[in-house]
Amino acid sequence: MADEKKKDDKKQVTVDPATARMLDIAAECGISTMFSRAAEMKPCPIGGGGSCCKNCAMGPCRLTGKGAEEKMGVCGATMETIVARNFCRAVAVGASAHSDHGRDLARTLIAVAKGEAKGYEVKDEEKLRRVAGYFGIETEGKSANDIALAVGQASLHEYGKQDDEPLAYTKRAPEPRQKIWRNLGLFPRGVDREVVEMLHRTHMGMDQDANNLFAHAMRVALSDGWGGSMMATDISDILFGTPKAVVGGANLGVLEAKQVNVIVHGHEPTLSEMIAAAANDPEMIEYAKSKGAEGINIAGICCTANEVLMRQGISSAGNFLQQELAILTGAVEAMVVDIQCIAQGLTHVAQKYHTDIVTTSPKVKMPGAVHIQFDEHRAYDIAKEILKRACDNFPKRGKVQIPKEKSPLVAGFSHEYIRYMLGGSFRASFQPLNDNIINGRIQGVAGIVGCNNPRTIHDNVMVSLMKQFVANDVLVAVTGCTGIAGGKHGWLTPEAALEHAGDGLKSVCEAVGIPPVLHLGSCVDNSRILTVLTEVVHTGGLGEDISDLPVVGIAPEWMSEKALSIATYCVATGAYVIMGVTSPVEASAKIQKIMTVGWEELVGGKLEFVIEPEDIFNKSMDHIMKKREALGITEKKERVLFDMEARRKLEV
Ligand code: SF4
Ligand code: MSK
Repeated sequence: MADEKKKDDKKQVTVDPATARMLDIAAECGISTMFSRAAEMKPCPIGGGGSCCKNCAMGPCRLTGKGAEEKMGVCGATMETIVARNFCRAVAVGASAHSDHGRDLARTLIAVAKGEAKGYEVKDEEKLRRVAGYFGIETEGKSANDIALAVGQASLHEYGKQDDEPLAYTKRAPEPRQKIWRNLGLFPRGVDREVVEMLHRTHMGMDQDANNLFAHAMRVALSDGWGGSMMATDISDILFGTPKAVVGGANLGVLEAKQVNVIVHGHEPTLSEMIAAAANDPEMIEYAKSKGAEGINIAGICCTANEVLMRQGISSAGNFLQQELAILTGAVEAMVVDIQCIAQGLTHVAQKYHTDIVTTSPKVKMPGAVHIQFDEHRAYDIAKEILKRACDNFPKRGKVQIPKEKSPLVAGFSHEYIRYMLGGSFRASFQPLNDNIINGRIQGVAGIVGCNNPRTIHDNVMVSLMKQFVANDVLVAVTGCTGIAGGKHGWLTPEAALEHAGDGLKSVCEAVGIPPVLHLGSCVDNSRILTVLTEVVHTGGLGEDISDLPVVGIAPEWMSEKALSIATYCVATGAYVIMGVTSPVEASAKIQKIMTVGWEELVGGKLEFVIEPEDIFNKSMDHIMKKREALGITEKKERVLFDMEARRKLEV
């Protein structure tokens, strides 16, 4: 159980009242959660700071104590090498996760094109044709399915290619950025090749030069951001529709007491889209009624939630740390999981309730879960089988305790929709955004992305940063679990701009009718941020490259290795990235210097791990102002600062 101090003061654990309520229930029932286990288990400071190497059986070697930076592992590996290798391996794992997700979507696109995936179709043909253009595929006179087949095959080819040709999508970056990659040899080649090479380079007795390792980490990460993730986003849009503004809700209050609740959790839209469709099938609704329910309610957790929220307006039951808590409501008949961020603790909670945890990917099986394998060739039938199982569980419900909290939100801000929203159908353009950054109504853009982590107060830093940026005329873009946090705390509504934005940002949001915090999608959809930044550069007036823009990327509550890959590809693309909570390179001051001073000189972006929330905000604003100054668009503005009292008043 959580330690006494934390148990008594929920504000030290979460700023979300629904989460606090469910943690009380967990404590009453004696059920452990990620929160309580984190409180019980101190993180290992040696591994946490990156100074433990277990890459061979002469170790594990832990460089600790006085003079640790000068010590060596048994093989002679220095602190610098060990810390860099650990970081690079994490980047490879993160990149492989996003990219493998993209690969499965490419395979689905091929199955759809061949007419083998009943129930799926090309939903956005315009985007399909545009994407075909990136691969140099001729579209004139071809059917959508023929183009889809060629795009699917070209995407798969990006994974396995063995020549030294850069990934096709890297051509979408601004030319000066491509020049940097060309000159430094950073162009990513085949996605799988880059990941495999990183595993090879970090084998015992391989690459021992931190700068050389990091150069490859950038290549690996770029193969994610400008490769696997970007392909995942594009193919999802082609198959399920490119997001446009959509209304939804967020938090555990979206669960329905009188309906069969099915939560889709993980990252893929493929099965969840089918589950959402099948839930409206009259046959399924009748089946639910035959079990005593009024209908079937689908809700999401984590990034599967973001996928179905962005396209269908299906509400999100919560972010990463709320997955176990959703089951504790007693109102979830089935939680259907696909890939990534699925806590093994789920089955431990579920065994105390009537909830089925249903695994669906051959890559993810869990002891205690039911496995119903997804197969795109019979996806609708599988969706119905899962829903029937959930309906069968409805009569087995015990006590139901659904928190009341749910907030309305507007999501669906794909880069295509942002262009449309700024300029309308005929003059879709990023020009109004650039103009308003140049005239100072918008000071800059902050991308706040990523996970929750029970090592910090749940949702707290994300939400407090949103407040401070918005009040200081900084437009905020969110993805992943930060997007859900923004939704839960009321920041994804146009009203939030009217009530809390600085005068400049407020006037823009009011004119365009947008929230001050724009939800761009799931964690693979950070690729949308790369596209937006590229479009801003191409629109003109704000420099020649992404590194010139007054923008900052922040993962304030990160926990996943994917976050390190995202951070690294954003840096290699020219952005300043700040990560909160903890530093995986804490053990080496030399490595920290490379990631800041060294990387900024090399690629114009830098990575810093900053633990104090106030420092994250101040460093971000300083960076935005420095970039504005360099662009010659500085207009001195008093910074709006918040003490705790002021922050509390701002709560929406
Ligand atoms: Fe120790 Fe070197 Fe083996 Fe790492 S690779 S465990 S530092 S001997
Ligand atoms: S789900 S990677 S906890 S954002 Fe994408 Fe959330 Fe982080 Fe998983």
